[in-house]
Amino acid sequence: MLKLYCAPNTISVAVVAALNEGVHWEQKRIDFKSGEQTKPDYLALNPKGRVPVLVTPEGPLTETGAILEYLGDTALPQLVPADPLQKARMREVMYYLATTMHVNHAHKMRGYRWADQQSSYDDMTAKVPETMTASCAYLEPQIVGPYLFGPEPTLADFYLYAISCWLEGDGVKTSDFPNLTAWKATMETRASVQKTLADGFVG
Ligand SMILES: N[C@@H](CCC(=O)N[C@@H](CS)C(=O)NCC(=O)O)C(=O)O
Repeated sequence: MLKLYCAPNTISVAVVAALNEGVHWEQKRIDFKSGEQTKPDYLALNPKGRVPVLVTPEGPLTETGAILEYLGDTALPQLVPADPLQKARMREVMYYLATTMHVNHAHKMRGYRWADQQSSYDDMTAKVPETMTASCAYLEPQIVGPYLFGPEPTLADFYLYAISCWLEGDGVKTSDFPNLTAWKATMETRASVQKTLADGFVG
């Protein structure tokens, strides 16, 4: 059975919600409060010290986008558009989330990855509402509705869902983004997302 190493309120929520679309899986929650992700046992599994890790029959796999694509290629093909350009559009959003929007968010609490001075951390934290708002402004006109690309969700919807749960905490005025707000409400009608919420992965 697939096993996911995950933690609430992290990007691993994207994989949790996607797995809940119909995959038989088991979870191992990593305790960030005690820094479990930095301990030797966990580093042996993922030397990057991050979640998520999906343990496949062939071994562990890291990186949210890679894990989602693996699930799309194996258990959840319904979340991957058949058309090559549409599939590339899905990936376009996923790469953006991985390389830009998630990184924007990380500047709030994880400034020590890039700097050493408290004043630098404070500066990075202060910038987060602006950068996350800019990311929302970029995504807003691309949301076709009711899902990102139309009537059915793709892997990118699940990726964005995890990040969308950070927005208010990151100082984004979400009411300025009606498409994003309606899209999130649609995601939360799905049984997979409802299960994710009921299992305490958000909040
Ligand atoms: N590029 C990785 C980033 C994973 C990542 O940064 N996860 C965060 C939680 S959102 C984490 O595990 N942080 C633990 C830490 O920084 O100690 C991915 O997309 O999977």
